Amino acid sequence: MRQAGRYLPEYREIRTQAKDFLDLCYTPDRAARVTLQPIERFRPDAAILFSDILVIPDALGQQVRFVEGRGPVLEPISGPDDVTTLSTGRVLEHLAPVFETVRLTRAELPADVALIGFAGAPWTVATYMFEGGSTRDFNTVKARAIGDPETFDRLLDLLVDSTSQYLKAQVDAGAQALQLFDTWASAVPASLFGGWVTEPTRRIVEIVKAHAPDVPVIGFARGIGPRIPDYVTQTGIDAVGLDSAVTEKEALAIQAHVPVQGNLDPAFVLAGGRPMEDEARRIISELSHGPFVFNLAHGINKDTPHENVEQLAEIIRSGGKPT
Ligand code: 1CP
Repeated sequence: MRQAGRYLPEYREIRTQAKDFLDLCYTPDRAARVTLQPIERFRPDAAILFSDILVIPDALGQQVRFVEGRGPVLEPISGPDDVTTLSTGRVLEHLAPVFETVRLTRAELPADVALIGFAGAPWTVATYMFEGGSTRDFNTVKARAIGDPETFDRLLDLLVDSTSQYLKAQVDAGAQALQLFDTWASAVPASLFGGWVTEPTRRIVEIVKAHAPDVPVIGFARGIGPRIPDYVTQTGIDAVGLDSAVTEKEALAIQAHVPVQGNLDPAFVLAGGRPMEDEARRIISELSHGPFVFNLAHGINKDTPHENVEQLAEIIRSGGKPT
């Protein structure tokens, strides 16, 4: 999940030097420094590339901005013509600074710290492209996708193509594992889940695996609960990220098939203290008998005291045992 960000004073410092958020993503020396900041402070076992899932719409030619205090703002797709103007032809050229960030970061990281590359899964990226930004109800994207499935399928095809190119190039630049974020998967009706979530993800996994068979792909489809086992088998992902609604029983059943990653709710890290300690220890004792990567269940909250993250890192390093 997000390791970098506004909860770190050194991130806020570098952020003020950049013109805007996308400028930070596209300035390799700064983006590499931001990627390394949490590694230097907390010494986790892996770093996640600093970029964003919305660089793909930007690379396809849609207008994307990040507005202070408001989040992402895109020129929304309003019909078939808007999809026609998008092009996958210059994706790699446009995203070259991200690949340079991967190279710089890999060169700086200690050999035993893995570098995770990532992208948004097609459905989640499409929500921003149709809604023009964040949404609570997903009504616009869902109604348009249902009303004009040909156009929506064309967009999903563009996203599968561009995202696969993007991930393969991250591997070529030095990423050692990849994560696909389907943050808004829970908004998809069950009858459309295969077409909007599983199948586009499966195609990306297939293309990336043909290029880099040994690079593990982690899937994270947030909020899908009982559909996780099908999501795992039907997409071909190697490991799965769990959100904090997943129970111990569900997690253990999934872990019998693939490694799991998760699932401390970021609110425990925001609160800190004994409740955070107890919850982290509970998760470790329940899940560390099988293949397991301790992680947060979602991105870290910007008001989180970094002292809490430091304390959490200590608990994990000590194997979750009481000190
Ligand atoms: O300046 C800032 O601090 C802006 C906050 C921020 C950050 C730190 C945004 C804006 N993006 C990022 C980086 C980011 N985003 C990373 C890099 C790793 C790291 O920071 O350590 C990653 C993996 C993401 C992924 C991402 N971006 C997701 C999927 C994961 C998740 O959190 O669910 C999503 C949905 C986004 C979109 C996005 N980026 C930023 C905002 C405000 C949003 C919108 C979120 C929403 O709609 O609720």
